[in-house]
Amino acid sequence: MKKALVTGISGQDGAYLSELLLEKGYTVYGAFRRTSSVNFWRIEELGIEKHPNFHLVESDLTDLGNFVSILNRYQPDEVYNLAAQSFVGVSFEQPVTTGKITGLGALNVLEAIRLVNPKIRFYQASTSEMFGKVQAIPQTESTPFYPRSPYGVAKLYAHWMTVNYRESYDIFATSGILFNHESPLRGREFVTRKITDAVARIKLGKLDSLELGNIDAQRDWGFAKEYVEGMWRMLQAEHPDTYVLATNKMYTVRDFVSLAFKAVDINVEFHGTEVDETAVDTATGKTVMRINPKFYRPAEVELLIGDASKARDELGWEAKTSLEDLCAMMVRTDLERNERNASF
Ligand code: NDP
Ligand code: GDR
Repeated sequence: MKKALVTGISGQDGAYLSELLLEKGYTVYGAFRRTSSVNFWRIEELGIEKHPNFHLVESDLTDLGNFVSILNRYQPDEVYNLAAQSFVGVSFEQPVTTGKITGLGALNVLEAIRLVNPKIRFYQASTSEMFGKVQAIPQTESTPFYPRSPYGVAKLYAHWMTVNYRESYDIFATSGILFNHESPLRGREFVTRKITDAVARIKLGKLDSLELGNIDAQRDWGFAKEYVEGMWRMLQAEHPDTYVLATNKMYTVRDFVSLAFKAVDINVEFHGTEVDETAVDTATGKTVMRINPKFYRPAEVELLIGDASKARDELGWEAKTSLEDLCAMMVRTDLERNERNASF
């Protein structure tokens, strides 16, 4: 039976990946950091916290010694490093913390592997944010990087450290450059879930309107549950490498707003431009979305669209869920959660 250590267990991907690994017969050590009120709602929602092969392990990514002890104690075959300060907006407010967790944190894991057991296979959660101000369309594994936020820069450091440990120490260190992936388990600070949660509350009469920043931003959005399968496949490959996972389809935030309202039978029309833009319910004439400049970022990633041909050809991985279906799934879940006043 294989053993995997997953950092970032309380996050979206940590929950889905653990579920997948348990289904595959792994023993899973889920690493979380100590906070005054740790929240495991995602693994609880998937019902995996009571699985006999699932074990929670306290660990902070910024503490190398702690990580060395954990690897010595649990001797995993695979380590998936999903922990990060992962919110781009906050990284502009907390660039140093973001660098320590998202950048140096990954190096701590690599160092611990090098010191304890270089045979452990390592997955680094890299991101399309490394492409930032994009240098080619669509983006592939060989597109030059140009990050546009402290988060993107920290992730780029972690990516190159992963490549460097692969080449210097012969460690099976793989970097998955994943484009945005969403689900009902997405945090409410990210734009898709912010929209689906607000649309559900508007539909239920609990909220008047939604406030957003740059709705012209374009993203390549896939379904998180499919993307964690790609992570696992990367660590089963013969050699460590770098892979893009993406849908190769691009939509604006404005498109996502329309899709989410459509999922609750509200048709919207957009009026005005830039900070004056609003979305209006065509049946009632009510404004259901407006722009608030406080959600703009100091530097924006305007468009991302990935080409995952390498993952398809070498790993047999492909994104399947359409954005319309993904959005409808998220709205449905948020309607149900808001009806029972769930707090997440
Ligand atoms: P989340 O924000 O949902 O989860 C991040 C996790 O990291 C949380 O469990 C968080 O714990 C943990 N964490 C933060 N700081 C520390 C620390 N100092 N020590 C230990 N754990 C810490 O992210 P996702 O699940 O969406 O993403 C997983 C990874 O993939 C992240 O690294 C993200 O940057 C990356 N990524 C995500 C993409 C996406 O679209 N979702 C796309 C590309 C990359 P806590 O609950 O305590 O905050
Ligand atoms: P992103 O995701 O920055 O791509 O990072 P996010 O959902 O935060 O933003 C996507 C785009 O929407 C625009 N936007 C808003 N964003 C938020 N959060 N809130 C708003 O009100 C709003 N209005 C417009 C943003 O400006 C942006 O252009 C996510 C994270 O999961 C990262 O960890 C991951 O690496 C990347 O995806 C790939």
